[in-house]
Amino acid sequence: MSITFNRWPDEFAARYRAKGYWLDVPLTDIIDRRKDSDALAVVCGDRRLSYRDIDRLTDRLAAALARRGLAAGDTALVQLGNVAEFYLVLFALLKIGVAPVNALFSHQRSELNAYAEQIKPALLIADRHHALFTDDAFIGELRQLHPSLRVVAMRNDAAPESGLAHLFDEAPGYFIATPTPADEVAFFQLSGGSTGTPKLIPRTHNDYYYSIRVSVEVCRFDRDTRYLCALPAAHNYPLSSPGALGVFYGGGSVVLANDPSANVCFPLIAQHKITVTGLVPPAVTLWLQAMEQWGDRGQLASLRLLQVGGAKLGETLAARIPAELGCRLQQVFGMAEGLVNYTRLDDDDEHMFTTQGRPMSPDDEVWVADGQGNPLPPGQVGRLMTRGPYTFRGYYQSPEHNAEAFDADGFYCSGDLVELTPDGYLKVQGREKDQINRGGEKIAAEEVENLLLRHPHVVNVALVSMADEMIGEKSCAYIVTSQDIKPVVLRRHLRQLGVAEFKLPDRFERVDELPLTPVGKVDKKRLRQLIDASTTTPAAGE
Ligand code: AMP
Ligand code: DBH
Repeated sequence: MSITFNRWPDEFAARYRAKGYWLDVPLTDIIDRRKDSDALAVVCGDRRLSYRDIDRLTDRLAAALARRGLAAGDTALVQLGNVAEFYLVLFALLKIGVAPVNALFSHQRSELNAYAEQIKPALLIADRHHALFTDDAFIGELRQLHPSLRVVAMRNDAAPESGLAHLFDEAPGYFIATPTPADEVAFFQLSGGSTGTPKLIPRTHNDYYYSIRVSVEVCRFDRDTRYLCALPAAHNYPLSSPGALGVFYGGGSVVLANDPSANVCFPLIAQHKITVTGLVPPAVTLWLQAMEQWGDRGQLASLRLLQVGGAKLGETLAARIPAELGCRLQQVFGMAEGLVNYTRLDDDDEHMFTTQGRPMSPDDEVWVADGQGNPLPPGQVGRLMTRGPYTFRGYYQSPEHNAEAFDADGFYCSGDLVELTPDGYLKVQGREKDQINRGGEKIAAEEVENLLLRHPHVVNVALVSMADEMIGEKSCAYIVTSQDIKPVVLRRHLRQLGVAEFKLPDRFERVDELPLTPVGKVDKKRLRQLIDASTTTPAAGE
């Protein structure tokens, strides 16, 4: 049985095929085409896997899962960090047509339950090293809430016979890959979201594979590429822009890092002669600080390209990258929903430092809308509207939200406020969606508000962004409460509900009432002004 999702209209699908964008080839082709290669594909700590190893190990895992009854049309909830198994599990599942949601390692009970609720997984793969899975309590809860769950395999399991590792050890037997057809859902990508529940994005083999191939072309990844994956491996950016999948397509090597700190990354760059990596802006700031304090440029000598995306990169910071890190900068403005913009490797400084790139595909249709949905000329700021060969046509099982997020012609409104330059580059100027971008980590305001409202003393709440020098934006919760309540209590309340740590408000402001707009909605613009004024006003006497 195939997964129901919003498909591209036939005439678009026909065009994307005719142009050679959609090849009707599954994503498993990325490793299949190199299955006889002994070239180094993945480095994870002391572990090194060749392309041949990846193919063999994913065959084994796929066969073991198939023997346990998993088959095309099933879905899986996967939560793994930056470890080799992340890619092994992904390809093994693709080989048997099981579509995963790859949750971030920072996700907790609330997020995992929300994903499971939507996809009704038959399989759970997670890590005993995650706080949620040190014992079996949460697995029991998942099984109870989601009766679809039949098979559980844990990384680092103490009982070897029930663990994920064991599945790689079973005799492979006879195995032929059976991916889903290329125009069906390959896996679900996560949206940063702006609504109460985290949204899922169905990605097909055809559209995702195309986005990877174009990315590889634009970023010139090849066999000499040594890519450091320092952001969460499951995130769309380090997975596909061109990310690890782009590296595999090009035949290079991926080196996994636990986090993007200079402490962790600089030695790995030196040791593995890393040529390219992708960061979010706050990590760039940390790298520049580290370089000033104890950095030895020699450590970064092999680094040719630094991609920066996920949140807006300021011009000053941008210009410091080539000057102080000694490598080229590429700005990346992408979204798990599809559209990816890159500055090009041969762009001049002006484009490189002041724009967020231009769409990677000639068939990305991008325009800027005013408040009434009319197109605006270059130079004017408005809503980004887009559709194209790898931009989705609807969130999974979300008809109401989709009715708002798309216009009648199938253009997706990302909620970003942008300006187009006369030569087709984008400058991100703000955001209209109810989201906080905490240094690349997206927080849907409504999701956190709903969780706070579950506290008996919270009467009303609005979560807004506040400017932060270091990470761009942090979150501030304006709360109306029935009695005095300390921030620490509210943070504990959120942790008890099991929400990712990065979603906890950085600051709480107690108010008697929330300001309203003339139509009676909470006036978040006013709240943002209030918080920015209070954080930037010098104290009396200064
Ligand atoms: P998501 O929906 O979680 O995949 O997040 C995508 C969103 O991240 C975009 O819609 C933008 O709001 C933001 N974003 C990604 N890259 C950039 C960038 N280079 N500059 C500014 N915002 C970005
Ligand atoms: O922020 C993102 O989601 C993002 C950033 C850069 C992304 O999905 C991408 C590139 O593909």
